[in-house]
Amino acid sequence: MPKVVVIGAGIVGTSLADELTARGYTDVTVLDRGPLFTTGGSTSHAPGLVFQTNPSKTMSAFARYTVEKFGALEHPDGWAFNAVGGLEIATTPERWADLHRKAGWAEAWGIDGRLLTATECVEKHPLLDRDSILGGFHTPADGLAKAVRAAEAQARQAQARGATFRPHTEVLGIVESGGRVTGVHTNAGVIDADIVVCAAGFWGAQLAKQVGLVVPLVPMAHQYARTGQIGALVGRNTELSEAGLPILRHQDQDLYFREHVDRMGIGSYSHKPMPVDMSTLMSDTAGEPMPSMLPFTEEDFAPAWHEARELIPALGDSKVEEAFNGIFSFTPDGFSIMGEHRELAGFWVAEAVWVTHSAGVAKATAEWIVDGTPSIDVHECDLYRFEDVARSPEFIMQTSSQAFIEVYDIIHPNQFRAALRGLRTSPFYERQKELGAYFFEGAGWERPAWFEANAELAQRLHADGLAFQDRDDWSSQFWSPISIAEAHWTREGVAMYDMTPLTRYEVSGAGAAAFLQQMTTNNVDKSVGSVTYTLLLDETGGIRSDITVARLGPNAFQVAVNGPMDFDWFSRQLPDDVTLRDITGGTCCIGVWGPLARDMVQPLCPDNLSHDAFKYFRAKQTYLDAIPVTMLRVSYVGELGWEIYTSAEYGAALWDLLAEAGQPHGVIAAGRIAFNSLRIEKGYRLWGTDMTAEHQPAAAGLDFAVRMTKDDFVGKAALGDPPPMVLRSIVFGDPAAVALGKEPVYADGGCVGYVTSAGYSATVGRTIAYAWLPAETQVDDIVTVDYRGTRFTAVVHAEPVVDPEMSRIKR
Ligand code: FAD
Ligand code: THG
Repeated sequence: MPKVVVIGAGIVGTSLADELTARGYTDVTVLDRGPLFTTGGSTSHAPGLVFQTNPSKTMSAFARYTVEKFGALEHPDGWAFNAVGGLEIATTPERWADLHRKAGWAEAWGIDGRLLTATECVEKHPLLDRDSILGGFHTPADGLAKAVRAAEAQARQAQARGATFRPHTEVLGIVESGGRVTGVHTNAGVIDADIVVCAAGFWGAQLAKQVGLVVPLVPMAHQYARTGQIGALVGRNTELSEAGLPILRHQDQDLYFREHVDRMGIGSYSHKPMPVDMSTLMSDTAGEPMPSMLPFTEEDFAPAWHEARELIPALGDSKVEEAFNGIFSFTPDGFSIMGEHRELAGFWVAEAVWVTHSAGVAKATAEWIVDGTPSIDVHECDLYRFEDVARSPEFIMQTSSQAFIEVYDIIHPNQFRAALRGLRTSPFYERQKELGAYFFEGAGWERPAWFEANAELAQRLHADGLAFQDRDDWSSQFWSPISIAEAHWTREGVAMYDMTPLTRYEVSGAGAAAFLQQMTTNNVDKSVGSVTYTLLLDETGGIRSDITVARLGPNAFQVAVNGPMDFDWFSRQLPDDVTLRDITGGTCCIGVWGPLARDMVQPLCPDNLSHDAFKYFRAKQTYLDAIPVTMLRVSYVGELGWEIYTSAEYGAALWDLLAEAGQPHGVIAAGRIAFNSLRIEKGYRLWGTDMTAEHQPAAAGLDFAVRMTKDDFVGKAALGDPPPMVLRSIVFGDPAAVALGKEPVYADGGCVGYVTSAGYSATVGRTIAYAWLPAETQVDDIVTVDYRGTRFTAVVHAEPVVDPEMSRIKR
């Protein structure tokens, strides 16, 4: 049995010890530099509000597990979880509309919740000022975690199974040998270990740095204050229960509230981000204040205190009595950080975890360590999800500070970062700006969403009868009707798409074919010039990615993937006779697609581009005019044409060449919104959104990419059982209906599934969406989708909705 050392006895470390020992890993030692179990870390003073509902299905599942687990914990001093319920109130129309969206997430992720009128809110929470609020969202199972008690209770369970907890034991360094951890250096000497899990809270980044690992978190101060006695609370709660009113969020003012018997606790995110310089922290953990508590800065709290009294007038006769600036971790995208160090086997991290998600994160980490794969999809929290640029200290600081500012903001699903823009641009960037590109940001890249230069085309098409349905205020943000014209023109004429941000690797060497064959579900060991669409599965048969593999030589492949986690997955299993290289940055790509694509490109090319000479899903290394290119006859938008790759220095020349050659054919540059709607029409999935490691190929409708007759491949043995849920295409009835993703789907009166992605289809004049639905769902079944409180009817459609005969592509 492996020897496990867990660094940190906060809520994460203790929960992890419990989960590991429950799975038979009983040789667990948990070390903490502080005393047990009030260690001095963030857990020691967390007020413990647990609101389960989150836009992320995974984070919501983590929270649900925490509620379930803590609710069953036993501690001699009393409860570890008090399900007082959660109430989020709206004081602005925007928030009120957004609470409808939140209610949709709760429904979709299986959390009981209900929207309340202002009067009902006051019934739940009589201290609220009725006139301040428009309504609220109530979740009865939310509540308070007594974090230190929950930590201790979990530690006791772990101890009963053999775990050891050592206070006042500080890890000073990690011991390693031959690419594996072998132990930790502590102030009490070396402790041997086969597995070390860093659950050191906001200290974790420093520790990980010692072993060459970037854990992108920023310790940030956050204000928490307790008032003196509140008359209106006197007699409501016992010392034991502490609270009876729902935990409360007033997100319009960045505030939250809970009762402490007859006092009120108020947390505020309304102040400026206050990143903490770790070198200034106290090292002593024993006394008060703790190293994770900084002195209260009263001036930062003044506006919060004012707003708190507006919402809860009963606070007016009280004062702030105890307050501090507490420290906990923020990350660039708000998600936790989990996984194993790639270069140092056995070194794991479980960092930037709220109390809310702690038990869920611990369970998934324990499964990952013991079984090799977590039972739920954790890609949003994966240690290796970050692009290189996102690991720079500057990026981490700026984006984590932004995450603090936005923690309670209403975030549109297409809203993109404002800071640190322009970091990754394709060679076509200047041309795109000239065409009035509206840029979205993704993975650090500037990506045109649509081009203002196509406004005239849009007007012309509209005059000719193309429908441009008006959108509501919410869905028309980060959107333009021009995208409808761009999509239409891709189906009718020809368009150029910047595909440079599509992550691609060169996989080469004597063992390349065998390696890719082992890693993927489809047969990729085909002739030079072949292109194969295939899947990467984990050991449980879950989809880790969908990729294309182009064979450019006997031992050379170009593999186009979904992002950094694919590099990580390949790297971990890379044999010595294979070289893996990310070539995204040094190359670029233009997708030229549409019925006129061949007319436009053939005159530039010395090779025959006819349907028979250059078949669908084939690759060719050739020239366009004088420019060396690799062409793939692949089209994520489902049209005739090619992905045309070249190295970066030819990029601008390639763009100009194609733009000029396309002029007689009316070529346009088209953006991501058109691209997305076209791929949805065509039935193509987007990994991470439509399907994840939670799903096997059959469920996601991707069985066609799995060759069960092939020799062994990763995940093959786990494929089998018929899925309970399947991914289906639905088409809305009302042309004005929209969905943006994560909406609940209803049938027979109950919620049966959820939308993943959606786009307005210029081809059918309706929004088309993907949704996870029960396996027995039939074509033509009617479902209802709740879009921010509005119900839209949709019909389950056969796939793909557009061009099932493939006649548009294969011509
Ligand atoms: P910690 O509790 O900090 O535990 C890490 C442990 O590692 C510490 O005990 C530390 O002593 C130990 N350690 C560090 N370095 C070493 C070393 N080198 N050797 C040995 N031991 C080491 N979350 C919610 O869900 N709901 C809330 O309402 C909430 N409110 C909060 C309010 C405030 C004011 C603050 C500050 C945080 C709040 N949080 C809340 C966040 C929550 O407290 C933290 O995210 C959570 O407690 C982190 O738990 P942890 O186990 O990762 O870290
Ligand atoms: N282009 C390339 N690689 C990619 C993508 C891409 N890799 C990542 C991601 N996008 C993968 N997604 C898809 C999804 C569908 C298709 C291609 C990439 C596709 N599917 C054909 C179909 O289903 O009809 C496959 C047919 C077949 O297997 O023969 O084209 O955009 N280079």
